[in-house]
Amino acid sequence: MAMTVTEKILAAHLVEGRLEKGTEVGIRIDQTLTQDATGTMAYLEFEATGLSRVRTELSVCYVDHNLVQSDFRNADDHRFLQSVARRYGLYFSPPGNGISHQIHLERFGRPGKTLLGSDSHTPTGGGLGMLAIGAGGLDVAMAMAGRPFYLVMPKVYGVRLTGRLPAWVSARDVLLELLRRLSVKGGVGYIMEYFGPGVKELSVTDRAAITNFGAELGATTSVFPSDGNTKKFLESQGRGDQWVELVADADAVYDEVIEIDMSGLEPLIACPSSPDNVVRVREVAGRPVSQVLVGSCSNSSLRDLLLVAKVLEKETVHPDVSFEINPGSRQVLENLTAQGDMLSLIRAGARVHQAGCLGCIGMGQAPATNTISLRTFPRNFPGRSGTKDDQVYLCSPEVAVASAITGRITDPRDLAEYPRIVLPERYLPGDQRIEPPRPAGEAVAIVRGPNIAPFPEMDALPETWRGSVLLKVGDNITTDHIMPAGAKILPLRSNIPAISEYVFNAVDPDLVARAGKARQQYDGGMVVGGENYGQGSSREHAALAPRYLGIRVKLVKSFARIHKANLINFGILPLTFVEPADYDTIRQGEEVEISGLRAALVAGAETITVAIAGRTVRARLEVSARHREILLDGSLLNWAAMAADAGR
Ligand code: MIC
Ligand code: SF4
Repeated sequence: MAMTVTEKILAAHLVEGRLEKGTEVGIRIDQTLTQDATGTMAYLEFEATGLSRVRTELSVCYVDHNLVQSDFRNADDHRFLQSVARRYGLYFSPPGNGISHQIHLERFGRPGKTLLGSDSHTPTGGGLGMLAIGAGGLDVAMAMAGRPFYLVMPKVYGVRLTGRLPAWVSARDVLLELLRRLSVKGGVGYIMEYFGPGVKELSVTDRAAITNFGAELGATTSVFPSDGNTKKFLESQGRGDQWVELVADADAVYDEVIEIDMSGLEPLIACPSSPDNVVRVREVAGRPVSQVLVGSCSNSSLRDLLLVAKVLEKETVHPDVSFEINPGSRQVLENLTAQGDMLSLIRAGARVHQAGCLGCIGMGQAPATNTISLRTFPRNFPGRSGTKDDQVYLCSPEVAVASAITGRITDPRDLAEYPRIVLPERYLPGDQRIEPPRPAGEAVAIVRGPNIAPFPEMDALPETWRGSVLLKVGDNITTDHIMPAGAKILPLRSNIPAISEYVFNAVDPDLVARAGKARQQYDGGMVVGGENYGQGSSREHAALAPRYLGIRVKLVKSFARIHKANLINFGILPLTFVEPADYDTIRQGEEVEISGLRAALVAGAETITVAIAGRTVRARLEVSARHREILLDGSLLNWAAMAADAGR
């Protein structure tokens, strides 16, 4: 049978189920990655398995998010993570080394392999022809323990690329165009697979910019074939021996196909405050900007920073603009410096930061009030920058640098000449700070600071659950709304009782108090939502912290994939409306009762009756048999412990 790249990788890794769309499959995971903000919890969960070493081919523990050390907490977590990596046989990448996705692409990713990462932008690895999927920390902990990763077999969305990118238009615009056409929920339930004659026009880092940003389509992941360009990239990284060819069969069938003629693209920009709010740069050109940030895991490869440096060789940054560079990795920094291009950036007035996520997750770099911030980042969800009512636009490095020069949103085609970019035949590896795994059996003590709180206990599902509607929200609620990030809250990621105080903080600061009351009066609370609920990041804290507050049911129009999986992992019932119109009838504060719950789950019921203030609302429970067991036991960890006791 003719196969897509997606099907080839899935078939080679299938350990449970059959490759039938819509059914649950279990796949073997070759590699894992974690970053610090999700990693502390993932390793506490891994510790709970009692294993002495990871069971993957390769696992890497990166520190890239919580870099601002305004007190002991982040620094303590960094040391905890280093000791965990040493103890359990992982590679460790310390703070300042760069963003997990960029480094993984450079030093570890391999075509044809599977990668599971506790970060939603893990699909960056798809640029190398690997199946790289983002997941909650607990799923990654299970993969490190050698267990399969389960997912509903996605459909494959073929993106046929033709033509080649014109000057001043780059890979970023390809994905902005897809977001414009498909929206932030257009990829839900799909893996985006790129094919067609245009693929060969894109380098691996261009492809990675696309697969990375593809997370914003809501897709399970995105993947490119592994071809001659992939070989060239791996050779430039001194890893040519790791190349394998992997292309779709000529008559492979895609569930959907969309075509993009790259020659016809022009510079695009996502306006505040959603990545799919895309218009042509020309339509918003002239608006004054106060801040321009180039970097993040989306656009901080050597190619992107070289482009910016070359444009700035004979230019300076506008006096009203704070122009900042967040390099993707130490490798990028080293090569840029060795080629002499760092000087152009510094002379032109750029603020060059250490390699890491920084302002992309509100770890500093908050923009000034009522001003426009232009970023090459993947997300501009409201308030994520750290400034209330922010106006964050997402664009390519080309648009960013042009606007930094003029002080206004600028179509880069209005600049004089498109610079020539030459990438090294052989990169300086920049990996001298990456610690390889320690030999098995070496005694390593885990360093645990006072910020690390024990993992909360979770009770099994009751037969009858009573609660109240704590909150009703609309469509496209992000995990940034549910569990905000930023420099103040991120240091609490390893302390669930403390971080749970901030659940839905910017949406409704009284929610936590109401949840407390609902716990006294009933069993807890329910949240009601619209379409694509829980889009965005993989942070399991957006499930774990609400669960800690007693939120046991979420009833929405539809869920984003990773968040739904996280809800199940922490025993929160993910229900969807059978009749979406029922959404309109529900009011905050109403009483909820679900009876016969355990029996319904055991019987495999797909419809659950929810009594809300005496009315009956029918809800769908679309989960696998394994999920039902997890929900009944109260959490994946409870389920795994019971499975171990039962010798399963
Ligand atoms: C993000 O870009 O939203 C993050 C911060 O990288 C998250 C992970 C987290 O919340 O720690 C993600 O993308 O999964
Ligand atoms: Fe870091 Fe931003 Fe990438 Fe998330 S999207 S991994 S915060 S750079």
